[in-house]
Amino acid sequence: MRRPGFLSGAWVGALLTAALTGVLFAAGGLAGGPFVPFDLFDWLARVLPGPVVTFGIDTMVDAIVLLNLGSVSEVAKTAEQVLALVIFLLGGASIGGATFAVLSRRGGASLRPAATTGALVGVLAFLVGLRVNPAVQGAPLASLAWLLAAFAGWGAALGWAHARLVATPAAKPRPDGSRRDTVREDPAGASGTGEGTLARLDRRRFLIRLGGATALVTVAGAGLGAYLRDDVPGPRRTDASGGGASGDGPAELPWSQRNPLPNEGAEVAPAPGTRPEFTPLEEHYRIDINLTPPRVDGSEWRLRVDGLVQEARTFGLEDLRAYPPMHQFVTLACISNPLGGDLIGTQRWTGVSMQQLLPDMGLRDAATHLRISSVDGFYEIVAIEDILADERVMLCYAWDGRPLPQRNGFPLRVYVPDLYGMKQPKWIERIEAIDTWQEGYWVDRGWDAEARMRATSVIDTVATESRITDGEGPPRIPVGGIAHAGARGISRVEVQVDDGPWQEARLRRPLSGTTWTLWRFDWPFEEGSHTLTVRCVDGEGNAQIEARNPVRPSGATGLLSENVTL
Ligand SMILES: Nc1nc2c(c(=O)[nH]1)N[C@H]1C(S)=C(S)[C@@H](COP(=O)(O)O)O[C@H]1N2
Ligand SMILES: [Mo]
Repeated sequence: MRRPGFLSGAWVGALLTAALTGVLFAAGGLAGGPFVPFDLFDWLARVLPGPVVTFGIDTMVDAIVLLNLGSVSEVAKTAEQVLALVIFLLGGASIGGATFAVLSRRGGASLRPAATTGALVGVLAFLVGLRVNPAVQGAPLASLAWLLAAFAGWGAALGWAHARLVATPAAKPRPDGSRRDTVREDPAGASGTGEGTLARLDRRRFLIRLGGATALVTVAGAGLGAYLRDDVPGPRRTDASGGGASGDGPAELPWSQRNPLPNEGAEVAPAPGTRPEFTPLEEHYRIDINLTPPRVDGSEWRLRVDGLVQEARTFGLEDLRAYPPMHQFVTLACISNPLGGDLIGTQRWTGVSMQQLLPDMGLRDAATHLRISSVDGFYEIVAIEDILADERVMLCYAWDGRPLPQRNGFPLRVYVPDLYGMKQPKWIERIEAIDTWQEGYWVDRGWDAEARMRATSVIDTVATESRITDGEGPPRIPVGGIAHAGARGISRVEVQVDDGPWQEARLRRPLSGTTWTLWRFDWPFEEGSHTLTVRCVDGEGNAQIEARNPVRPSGATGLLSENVTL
């Protein structure tokens, strides 16, 4: 009779891998163990060629926009996480299939060789985790032991299932339609227990039972893990400051809840329905190469400065906080932000100007650039010349008066004015002084080497419910939104109704020279269907680019319109 081959193995492998996923997820919540499916995905995203990864991201962002699935930043992470689970499952299925094929060819015992295979896979999983997040693997030995045990268990279950299937031949219908009792035909493959009951189970029933059992483990693990951790829906166990190791004390409220914004009472009030001028911490977008943000222990963390310096040295968080702090309102945007997308936000950044730090870094004369790298393997290069020319280039340790949220780079990130987010490493751990320019992480993968933010303008609201009828002219509808051009500021915003002339909007005084500008146009409307279009001019007199360009390689351009029917 036929021994179980690749297909049965793939099926059993997939079932057991689903269960393993549940177990790993629960263990991650319990003891912070590594979640292999996400590590594997992050690792693949780093080692696959840039164009492949970029194509994947583009396709995903396009699909989200096209299908109108909601916030790109949120939905994209979810889509990636689902993909990561699918890849892990397919990997487990392939290994299961191959293991069954080999076991069935060789004959002999199944359990030991399969468990050994599992243990080997566990070691590989550990190495992948180390590569992805070398600095944040809490206790490497404990993590290795756990993965060895978990994957060996997975392998053992695979071998056990193989032995069972060998001992439980597929039931063949007899001519009279009844099923014959299964008989043990292959003594070599059986592990020798429970044959009495098993003899009555055919392979199909065994596989169905296995499916039920693994589904139970998967669901229980997922539930427990979700309950225990704080980066998925469920009870929140830590506050927004992530890392936890802050000197500010838990009672400290965000700065924005204790202070008015610097442009409070500005002459031009936002049109009703305009997005918040200051983005609440929890609503700021998040983009990075990690499925779950690295967790860095602030008390152990050090920033290492080396390379072309007199002497390598390190800075702790307290060392950096000892410098005179610098506060800046900053609008950050991702170069992958689609036109009018939500990968853009405005926060109050606090840190130390790089100009302050430079003298204490002991740079040698040959140093021309700084290579800034992060715990997740991300890196960017900043020219020392640019630092000397702009005191706003800074190392940032707080947003909104609180230690950086874990997802936004706790404990330290870089700010370079006028450039897209891809030039601003989060979770940094090392600054290396070098004597040449190099490509940064995304530049290496085909994106714009300079990544200067492009001018953009967006209509947030056509407030048809808030018509202005004050007798000082015709009734008007407030229209408003944002315009942004990096650190160049905005000098003019114009709105066009249908094919009419471009009309100037009013600009609200921005929070700073590096944030977006809220604009407002009180539109003396006429009933009917209309298309409103917006465009802007940056602070240096350059008009927003009207031609449509995709986000890759230099950031999206083009004008946005809104249709309204009155
Ligand atoms: N270490 C690290 N820093 C990073 C990234 C990353 O993947 N890893 N992504 C960059 C990109 S592409 C963007 S748009 C910004 C986003 O910052 P935010 O998540 O705080 O909004 O982080 C930047 N810094
Ligand atoms: Mo980005």
